[in-house]
Amino acid sequence: MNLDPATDRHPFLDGLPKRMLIGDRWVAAASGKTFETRNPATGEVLASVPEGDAEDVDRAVAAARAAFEGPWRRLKPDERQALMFRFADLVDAHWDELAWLDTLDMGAPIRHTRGSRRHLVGLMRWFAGQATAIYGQTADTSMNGSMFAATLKEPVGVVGSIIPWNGPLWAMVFKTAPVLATGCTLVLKPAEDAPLTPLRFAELALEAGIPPGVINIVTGFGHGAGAAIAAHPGIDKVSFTGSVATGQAIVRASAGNLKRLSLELGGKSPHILFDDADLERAAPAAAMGVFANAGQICTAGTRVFVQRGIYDRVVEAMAKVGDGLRVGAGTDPDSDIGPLVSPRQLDRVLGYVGSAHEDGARLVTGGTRFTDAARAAGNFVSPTVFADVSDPMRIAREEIFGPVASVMPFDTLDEVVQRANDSPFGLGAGVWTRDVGRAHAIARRLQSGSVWVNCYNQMDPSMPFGGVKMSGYGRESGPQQLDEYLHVKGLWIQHD
Ligand code: TXE
Repeated sequence: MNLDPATDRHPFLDGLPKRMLIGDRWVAAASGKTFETRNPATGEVLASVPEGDAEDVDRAVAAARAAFEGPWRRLKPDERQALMFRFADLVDAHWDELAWLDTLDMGAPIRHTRGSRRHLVGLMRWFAGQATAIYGQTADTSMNGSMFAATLKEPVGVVGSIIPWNGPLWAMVFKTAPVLATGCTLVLKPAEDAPLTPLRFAELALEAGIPPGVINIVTGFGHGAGAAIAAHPGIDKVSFTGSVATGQAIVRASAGNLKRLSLELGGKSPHILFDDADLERAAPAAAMGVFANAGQICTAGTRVFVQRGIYDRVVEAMAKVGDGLRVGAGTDPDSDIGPLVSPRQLDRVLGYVGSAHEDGARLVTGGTRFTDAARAAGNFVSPTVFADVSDPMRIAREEIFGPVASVMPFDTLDEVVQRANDSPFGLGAGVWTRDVGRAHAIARRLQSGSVWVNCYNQMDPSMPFGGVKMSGYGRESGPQQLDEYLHVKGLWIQHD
């Protein structure tokens, strides 16, 4: 499917439900308010969607509760599983359309949004498999003989999800699959910067036969619908992906009914290259670990630590990769990197570039906004490499969420472990070395939710993903994620 070259408008936009989904109805916000979502490559308005707030969240929670206690609860696990497989098949069949929506709404190149199909549809099918693999245990108690003791796993209930804009399709799959597998129901708020894919995704869920009320979508802003979800007494758990500051606000707001939480927050991930690394692979991986998705990835390996003997070569190689990337509209099939999602994000990234200059880092390449005719209306910045960065500089400590690499030399393993761990975050970490012993040793010492050795940003449905420290808690993907959506009940039956 391609854009209509005459209008440069995607045909899907016209058919899209530009209302939000509560139960089985596509509705306007109770207040009647709407907001616009724009194409970050052109500034063009793509659609107006409802600006939901607390009243709409109330309605969505009521629909989710009714489904949880009604039709959804009555389905057997294999019946839920069959619906999940049908849903996955529909998402697969409509992948191109969903990929276009992501590309238009948040800017990622169409090649990339199309390219995550195998992983994400695979994740939906993997979780469908898990729907019939939820087991409790029996326990040998000290009262053995007179007591039957067992654990039952039960869905936590109504889940609220608040998602970011940097990969709406990813987030929809990650947030819906475990909800459906465990028999929970969902009230989800898309990010205000990219609300379109979630609406179409939810429409496909209905088409697949997922009962109305199981998935509800309330579009709106963080301070309105988002805050209402975090505080709502009828929501049993919140799954959030976004910034640390918002994560902290959600923790506070959730205290009213002590909701369960899983938080996938930001990062400042170290990417460590030892001097025995295969540089042909390591240097491009380090570069793309920062530049992919224009740096708008929570696991971006933005602190690149390079052993001193290979430092200059790696700096040069990373700059070469950055300079060779085609930065353009996501709709252009040749683009490697799209725009940043919003003018706000553009200001933020350029602000960090300014701080790096002030702090005395050495700009090797990039660091500017593209202002040529084709890109001036969009939020495009060039892939940027700063060398001679020191640990206390802001660009080495704070999450930038743009294509900006800080490359720093190191000498010894102990030193790099200490510096890599000297961060409030702990999401991902990359290591390149041919020494297996060193790989094992450092992997155990790095404080992060994932460690990738001789690879970066690998994901698979069978593996957990998440953070430690201020990168959050809870895991997404992998069998561990199911437990985030299940209560364990202890059952005791005295039988003589
Ligand atoms: O995030 P927010 P923003 C980081 C990244 C980025 C920065 C700011 O560094 O530059 O955060 O991005 C909703 N109660 N990440 O401002 O505010 C909001 O509507 C409830 C890392 O976009 O966290 C949106 O749906 N919800 C990250 C979602 O939270 C609230 C992905 C994320 O927005 C709320 C995105 C509130 N009080 C940004 N305030 C990652 N981990 O991948 C806002 N929201």
